[in-house]
Amino acid sequence: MKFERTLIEKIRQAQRIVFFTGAGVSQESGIPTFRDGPNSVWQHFDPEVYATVPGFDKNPTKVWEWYWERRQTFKALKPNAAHHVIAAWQEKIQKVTVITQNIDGFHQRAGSQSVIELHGSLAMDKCRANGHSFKHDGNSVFDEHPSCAECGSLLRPDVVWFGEALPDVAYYQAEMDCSNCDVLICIGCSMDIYPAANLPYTAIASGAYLIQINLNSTNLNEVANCNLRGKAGEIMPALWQAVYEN
Ligand code: BV8
Repeated sequence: MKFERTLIEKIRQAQRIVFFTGAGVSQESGIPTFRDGPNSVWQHFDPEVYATVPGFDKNPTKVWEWYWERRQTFKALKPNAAHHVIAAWQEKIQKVTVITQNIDGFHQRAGSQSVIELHGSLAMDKCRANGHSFKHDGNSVFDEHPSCAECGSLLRPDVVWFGEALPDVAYYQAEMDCSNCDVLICIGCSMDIYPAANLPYTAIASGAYLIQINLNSTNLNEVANCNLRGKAGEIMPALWQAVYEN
């Protein structure tokens, strides 16, 4: 795989790199993406029913069953080459931040230290009443209504559903990192979900060099400095080799 000289020099000279990732970075681990491809999540699960507060309040068991199944799936699968290369990059560059829309925890499992989870994490539950978060107890059998140890109310997955604000500290930190990076590498993002999709534009506006890695084109194509079309699990190891081993 050939890469433009400018691209390689920009990464070699970078002091601060942001990896901005979406479902596409986990696709080669076997985790389905949300909107593209025959097995996309929202083709089989109505986001109104499974990824909104009213949907949860109407049928918490149905939502819990879906998230419980996803937890089992994530446990059985593992990070792919793209996650591992991103983790390895923190040894080479002074400041590396991973900003992800994913809730699978695969960046952390691959060894990334500085990870901002914009849409929460499936490793955590949250009390529907008092909003306190708890590490998920990893129940091996589906527990219909996990309840809050503090007040006995219903627990819900500690993820961001449609119509819910992103965690303000996480989003603020993500904006800061995107405003102060030399290179932003956007991997496997449809760029359809806001406000997360604003972040690569924040980086461009701050003068960062923007690289997009995606199987398909997105809105970012016309503003990215470099569009690498293909699979993240193949491009990322090749990019690493071009930057450090040639
Ligand atoms: C909010 C839950 C307001 C966790 C998810 C403008 C501004 C602000 C909000 C809006 C706005 N316009 C519309 C909105 C509302 C809405 C929204 O964005 N709607 C869309 C449909 C237009 N946004 C919200 O509701 C957000 N909240 O705005 O609240 C507010 C403010 C204050 C106070 C109260 C309220 C919340 C959005 C978060 C929703 N939660 N998930 C979970 O269960 O997972 S969304 C879901 O989409 C996931 O988090 C996912 O990560 C995210 C983004 O999708 P992608 O990651 O990009 O995945 P997708 O499948 O779409 O694409 C995959 C890509 O990878 C593709 O491009 C494909 O080509 C590529 N690919 C595939 N395989 C590979 C690959 N690339 C490389 N290699 C491969 N192998």
